[in-house]
Amino acid sequence: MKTRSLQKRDQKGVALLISLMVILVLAVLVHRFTYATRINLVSAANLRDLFQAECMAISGLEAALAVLAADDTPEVDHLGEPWASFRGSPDLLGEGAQEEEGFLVQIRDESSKIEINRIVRQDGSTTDPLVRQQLDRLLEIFGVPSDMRDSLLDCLEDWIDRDDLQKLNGAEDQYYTSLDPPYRAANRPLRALGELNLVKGWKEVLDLRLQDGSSILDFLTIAPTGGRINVNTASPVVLRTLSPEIDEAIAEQVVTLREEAPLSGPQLLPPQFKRREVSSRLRYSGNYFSVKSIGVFRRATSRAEMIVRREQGDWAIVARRIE
Ligand SMILES: [Ca+2]
Ligand SMILES: [Ca+2]
Repeated sequence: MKTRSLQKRDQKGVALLISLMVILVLAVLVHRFTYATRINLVSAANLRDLFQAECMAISGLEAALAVLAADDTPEVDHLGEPWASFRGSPDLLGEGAQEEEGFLVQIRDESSKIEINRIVRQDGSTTDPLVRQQLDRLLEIFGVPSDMRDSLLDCLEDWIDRDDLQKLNGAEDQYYTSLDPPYRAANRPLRALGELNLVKGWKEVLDLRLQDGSSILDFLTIAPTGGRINVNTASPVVLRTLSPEIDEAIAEQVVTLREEAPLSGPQLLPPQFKRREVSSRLRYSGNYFSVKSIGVFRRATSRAEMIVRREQGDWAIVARRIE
């Protein structure tokens, strides 16, 4: 009898142990399941916010296009026009804002910058000396010494020109293929300004900053503007690159002049702008504009950019990128 009761107690103990183990395993499984579900829910919410932010960024581009379309003075484009001060919906964002969704936009006239690819003429081999001088002066404003400027511009020309003939201080495939990792010279116009990082010597100068924080890239464009500078929108730095005779004071004089009334011809400009080599490279409106848009939705952000071209009163999207 005694042995039987002991056996019974042992069986009960084993059953209890098994039950406990089953409960433990179930608890672990339930916990894992809840954890995975929670992660999935968070990822879905993040994805939704990111998608909404992307939609906001695209809305920013659309809004910018509408603002540009409303510009009814294609013969003159200046910084006092609505497109130049359009910022999107910054009042919806930032500190103390009620909403957490909106877009920040910046529209720029690409004719306010130097068209870097024009250093090599369209024949793909000869130098445009005026554009080269302009880029040389831009590098000089950034404090780059003369011999280094010469080498940077030779390398830039070699990178863009079709041939594989190395200029005196330039670099072609022979140099680039010796690098680790090796690559080849593009031998065509730059497709993005970021490509400059690949051109011998340029990576270092792109880190240079002026007192206001601007970098060399802020004054360059790859948009095929035709190489003429819009005197109504160009920064004093770009105006100074047009001629060695145009110093800081003369550039500022033009800024004051255009603030009084937008310029539509060279008549009111200082004499340094009336010399043929300068006046032939001026314009008073823009043909290509760039738009940068940042979409925000809760904590997610998304960036979008586009370049648009003015075509007989209408606008065509030339390039668009969404990150
Ligand atoms: Ca206009
Ligand atoms: Ca080349």
